[in-house]
Formats: sequence, C-alpha cells, structure tokens
Amino acid sequence: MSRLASNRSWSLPGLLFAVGATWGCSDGGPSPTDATASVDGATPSSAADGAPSADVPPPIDAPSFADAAVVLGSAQTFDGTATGAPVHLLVLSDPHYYDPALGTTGAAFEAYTARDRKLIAESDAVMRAMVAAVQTENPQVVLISGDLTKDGEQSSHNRVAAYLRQMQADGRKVFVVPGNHDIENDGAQSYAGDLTVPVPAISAAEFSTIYRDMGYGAAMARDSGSLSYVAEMAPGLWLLALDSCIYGDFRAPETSSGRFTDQTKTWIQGQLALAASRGARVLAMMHHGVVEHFANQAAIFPEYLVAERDAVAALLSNGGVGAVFTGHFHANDITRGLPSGSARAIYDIETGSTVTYPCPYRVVEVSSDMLIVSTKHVTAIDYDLGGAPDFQSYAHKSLRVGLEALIPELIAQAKYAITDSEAAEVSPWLADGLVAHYAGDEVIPLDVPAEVQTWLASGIGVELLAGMMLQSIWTDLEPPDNSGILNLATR
Ligand SMILES: [Ca+2]
Ligand SMILES: [Fe+2]
Repeated sequence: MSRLASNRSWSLPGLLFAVGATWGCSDGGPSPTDATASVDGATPSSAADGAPSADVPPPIDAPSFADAAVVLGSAQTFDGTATGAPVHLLVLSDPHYYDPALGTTGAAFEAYTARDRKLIAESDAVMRAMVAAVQTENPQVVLISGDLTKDGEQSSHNRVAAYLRQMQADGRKVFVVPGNHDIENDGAQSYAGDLTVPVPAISAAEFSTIYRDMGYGAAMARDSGSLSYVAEMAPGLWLLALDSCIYGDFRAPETSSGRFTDQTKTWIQGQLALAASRGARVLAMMHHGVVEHFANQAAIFPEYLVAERDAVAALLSNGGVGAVFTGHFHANDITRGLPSGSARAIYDIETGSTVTYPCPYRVVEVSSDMLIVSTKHVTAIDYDLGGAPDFQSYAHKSLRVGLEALIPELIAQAKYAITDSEAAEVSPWLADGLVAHYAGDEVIPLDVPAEVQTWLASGIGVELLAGMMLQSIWTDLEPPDNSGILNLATR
C-alpha cells in the first residue's frame, strides 16, 4: 500500500465515530462491484456443519475445548454431573426477520438492500432453517438476544412469534428480549416498485403481548419500567432477560444505543439478591454489549455497548452473573471483563446475526458453573442463491462486497477531506478485518502487521486511523470466540 496523504486537519475520533455510527445496524450493503474475497482466517471452523466452498477462505482451526480450558485454567475442575444433568441452550441473535409480504422486489427495496449488510430478503428462509436447526439440536431452551425484526414491523413480529412457537415443540422454552430495531421504529415500511409505504410498528406493550409465550407470560418477575424479566430456564437456573433498548419519550430516529435507568438497575439488584437467597444460578441476556469486544470499541462504536458499561458489568458480576449473552454488533465474539471495584470478571458472549455472514448460532451446555460453548452456522436455506455454490459463499460475498463498497463511501465524506483514492486504499483492509471479527477467532494475516506498523508510525491522518482500527479489529481478545469452556466459578 502506498503512503497516504496524512497532513489533515480533521478529528480522528470524529471520523471513527462517523464510520462506526453507520456500520452497525443501518449500514450499507452490496454494490454492483464484484470484489474478490481475499480475507484470510475469516471463515469459522466448519467441522460440525460442512466444508466451505471454493470462493470462501479456508477455515481456521477453532480452539478445542481443551485449548480453551488451558487458557481459562478450568480443565481440572470440570465435572458436568456434579450437581445434576446439564441444561442445553441454543442461542441466536439479530435474526432481523422481515415479512416477505411487505415486498422484496422493485427499485425501492433494491435501494434499501444496497444500503444494508443484512440478508433481509432471505430472512424468512433463514428463520425456517433455524426452526429446523432447533429441532435437530433439540435444546431445552432457545435464547434470542434481540433485533427479532428488520425494523419493528407488526406483521414481521407476528410471523416471528409463529416461528418461535414452532421452536417450542416438545416443551422447549424460548426466551426473547427486544433489540434497538424492534419497538417504535420509524423505519417500519413496505416496498412496492419505486415506493415505500409506512406500515404499523409495535409498542413496548405490544412486544410483551406478542411474545407472551416467549418470556413475558410466565416470567417469575417483570420490571415495571422496561421489558426486562426473570424466567426459570431449568430448576435452579434462572435467566435475567434485560431490555437495554431506548424507546418511548427517549427514542430519537435511528437510536441504536442502549442503557438501563436507575430504576431498572435497582430492580436488577433486587432480583439478583433474590436469586442468591434461593441458591439459583443466573445467566443474563441483553441486546447491547457490556464488555468491549476489541480494543477501543467504546470509542469507535459507543452505541454498541450499554451506557455505563463498567457499572452495569459490576452490578451483574457482583450479583453473581458470570456470563451475559449479547448481540447487536453482529459479531461472534466472547470477551472477559473485570469491572472496576469487582473481584470477579464477567463474560460477554456475543452471538453474531443469523442474517450476516457467517450466520452463526451457539449451542451451550450448562453444567453447574461450567459453560461448554460451541458454534454452528446456517449452511443451507430454501432460497434462490443465484448460482452461488452454497449459502455460506453467498453470505460471505454479500457482506464482503458490501463492506468494501460502504467503507470508502463513509470515510470519503467531504468534511474529512479524504480523497476517494485514499479511502479506496484503506477500505479493503478494514473490510477484511471486520469480516474476520464477525466470524470470531480472528488471526491477523502475515502481511497486515507491517502495514499496521507503518501506519501507526506515521502518527497522523488516514494512516493512523487505518493502523489503529486494523490493529484493534484484527486482535481477538481472550477467550476464544467460537468454542470453549468457561468456568464461571473461577472467572
Ligand atoms: Ca474473544
Ligand atoms: Fe442487529
């Protein structure tokens, strides 16, 4: 890569924020350009779910359970039968379901999908694949950590609930929490030809009604100020299902950040005290992250982490919660955070989106304080893939091409005084890094470190930006992301 012009006057944090603000949930998508995927190590281990096809990079070897146990220092103490039978969970996130009856053709819909990294038109087929996956995996509990719908359309929510009822066959429990797209969303619309037409979105009250069988109806406790609740996953194993989203009087258009009010924090504290008094173990679930998933995520993408994350992490960890299932950023990534003032760490187990490559879901076995985590992927859907060899290749190409088209568009905005050619030089590296981060267990390619060092050494401008972002996005934080054992007793 040639040296980039770097004598610029724009603000680096400002640029980072501007880029981040659009990447997450309302970001752009495929361009007509047929970029060649070149990322290394971006494909998840696929031993459990089929080999990738030719135009998807070869899989990396995900760390084994034994490797993870060495990292976590937990192998010697594992005894899955010490306190009863394990509980099997299946965790998915951000399915962004869109009712196909709202329109999936025409200029307006194509213009929308050209600005979105999510497989929206395919989301119904992906959901059907997930119903089949749940039947195959046969977990006792299914958890879905928010962004159930594209943009909160009432008809999409009703159809999601119908699919979740299919997952509930055989007495299986399904629990959901809302994501930032699900409630009071102005983006709820249908598409017809050149036109977009607003359609009904749902309120918070309607959310708890539509999903009454997925947490709200049988909750052991509900927070009066949010859609948070406590439910029993299995005897002695509770779920603290938290609503971190902003709506009502506080919601502005495009709001994607999250927070808990003081009232909800007090409610959480009370519920955790109650669980402790009854000897129950508690796992939590929320849409927004609570631990950074790469260095400086809070500076670059602040809206992806719950506000006052350190205090929230301390509240949960001190209350006995060792792990939180999260979503929102569409990455399959686990990190461990030690809140300030807390003696014990907490794991943020983020699950990627089922409609963003590599379309993962997690299978988790809970035995006492041990979580045995593995990752699988949607590998086939009932949908015309337009000649792509398989669904993973199709999803990979859609994301990779979309990101490479989107990134230069964002960072070449005039106010940052970056030339098109500069942006075009940086964007493939950033796109590779993001795709790898989405898949988890990212390993920086050998040719990137030299670029990073060169850019960081420049100290200013586009080069420093690229160096900082590449270094953080390409550096996976402990523990491994796709498979591993987490010992919550010694966290
Ligand atoms: Ca990690
Ligand atoms: Fe999402």
